[in-house]
Amino acid sequence: MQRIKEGIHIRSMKAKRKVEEISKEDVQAFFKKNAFVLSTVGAVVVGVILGFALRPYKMTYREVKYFSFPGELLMRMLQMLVLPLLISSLITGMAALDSKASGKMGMRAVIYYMSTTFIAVFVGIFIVLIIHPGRGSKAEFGKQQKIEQVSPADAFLDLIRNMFPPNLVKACTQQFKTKYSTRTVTVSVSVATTAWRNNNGSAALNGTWLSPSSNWTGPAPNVTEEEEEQREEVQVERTEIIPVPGDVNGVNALGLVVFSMCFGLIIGNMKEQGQVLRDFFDSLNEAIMRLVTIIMWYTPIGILFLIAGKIVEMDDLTQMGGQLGMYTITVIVGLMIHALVVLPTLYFAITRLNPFTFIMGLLQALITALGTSSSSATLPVTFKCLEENNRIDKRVTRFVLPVGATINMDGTALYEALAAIFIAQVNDVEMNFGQIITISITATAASIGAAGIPQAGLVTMVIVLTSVGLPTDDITLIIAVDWFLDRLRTTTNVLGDSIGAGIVEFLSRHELRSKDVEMGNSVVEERERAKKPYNLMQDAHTESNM
Ligand code: 7O9
Repeated sequence: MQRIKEGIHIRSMKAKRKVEEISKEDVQAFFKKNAFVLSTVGAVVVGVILGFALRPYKMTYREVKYFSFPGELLMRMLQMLVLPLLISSLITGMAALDSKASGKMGMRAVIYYMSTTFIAVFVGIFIVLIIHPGRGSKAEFGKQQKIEQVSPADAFLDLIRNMFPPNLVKACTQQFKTKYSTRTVTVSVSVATTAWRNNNGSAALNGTWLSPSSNWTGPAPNVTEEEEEQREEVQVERTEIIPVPGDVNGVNALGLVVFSMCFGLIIGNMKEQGQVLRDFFDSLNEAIMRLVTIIMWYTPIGILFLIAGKIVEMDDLTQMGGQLGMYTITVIVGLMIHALVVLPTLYFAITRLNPFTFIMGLLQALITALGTSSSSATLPVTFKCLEENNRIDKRVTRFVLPVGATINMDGTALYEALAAIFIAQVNDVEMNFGQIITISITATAASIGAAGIPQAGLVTMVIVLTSVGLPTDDITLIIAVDWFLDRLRTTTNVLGDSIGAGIVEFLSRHELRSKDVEMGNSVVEERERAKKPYNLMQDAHTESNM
């Protein structure tokens, strides 16, 4: 006891001394080091205040668009970097490791993605069942619109097709999407005029048995009582809907990811012959990352205007119905639990490091996700934060982050499952256990496949609802708050990808170290240099020499 007390005493003395030691220079150094993060946080605060201050002026649509122009520029600049960054980082990431090491790392990443997505879905379902925001009436919602129907089978095939783009240049701008057309076909049907009765005594097809092909001769299955007397061949014209190939605008991320990974793996195994390509993509990656550094100076301004513009633009909050308000709160609670409890706990359980220090290093990326509501546009900033603030090995980030941005969307999975059950609650439909399991499977699959499914946002939601027979038009009930919840989902998605990178790095540390030894100590040296305290002069010197 005495010893513990002494320990506490010594520790508190040390803490006191530390407080005394914080000088003006320390504070200055702190501000200097965190200038970016502080100005980005400041931008969010100013953006929110400015947005609400400008609301009473009732700007026209045109004025709002002009006002958010600086924000639009940020989006464009970030998106400009995504394509070369995605390709160069995946190729170099795969090439830096042999197939065994990258296979192991890939396994870990995939297990992490699957399990966190599943946990997210579980959290979403749990929260929506507890809070129960839907009260079985649609009266308070606005007018409903029709939602385009999609065939889950075609969406799934599109996903697979998009994994193998026939034209790589086109894959940078377009995705394959099945469209529908009609055609008239003449089919011959055999019509039986006598009613059949089967074992149960129920008449087959209202007393008329239609057999689409004429090669059917025997009696209907289970016929016991009456036999058919006459049949006739009739030619019928029928219009049927047929799938036709089509394209929609949007980066085919899945196709590029698949190609870049295979390509990287190949040039990684090509010994000296692959050196030119490895150097090329390495250098490309480095160049893009330097561009990211420059563009990051602009993020605070861009984010300020993105957020202010959105607040000016949004509908009146007071009009939001009680159920929709409760739904919004439910989603926020669900996402918060996943982002601030589940993921940090997982990180701590595996690495034994403080998850919140890790998250603080990511702040800039998380705010960018909040501002842009796109995890792909945030990718450049995520790279920067993880590599520079959290010191995650480049071989891990280059490989894990692009794949994560494409297939790991915890927030989206949580949201889709939660939304489906909310819609069931609004319609006063009780979901049974089987249906809840179906929702969790389809929501997980939808979040994994989203990047491969053209115009995913709505389509995946339609698929989840169709799988349990819920009315798809009810998606329009929640569209009013989607822009807002999308931002929170995106932030959760980015956090999930980043924590994944941290965990995968920790689990792969042995392979990474043995690879360091194998490659000589050049990589080790680079890592050691990175770990040194930030020295502006030294870095400026080395960089100008590079
Ligand atoms: C959210 F790898 C990249 F960076 F190049 C990349 C490019 C495009 C990765 C993904 C994509 C992509 O198309 N993603 C995508 C994501 C497509 C459709 C829907 C979604 C889901 O988006 C999230 C959501 O709505 O919940 C969220 N906005 O994380 O960006």
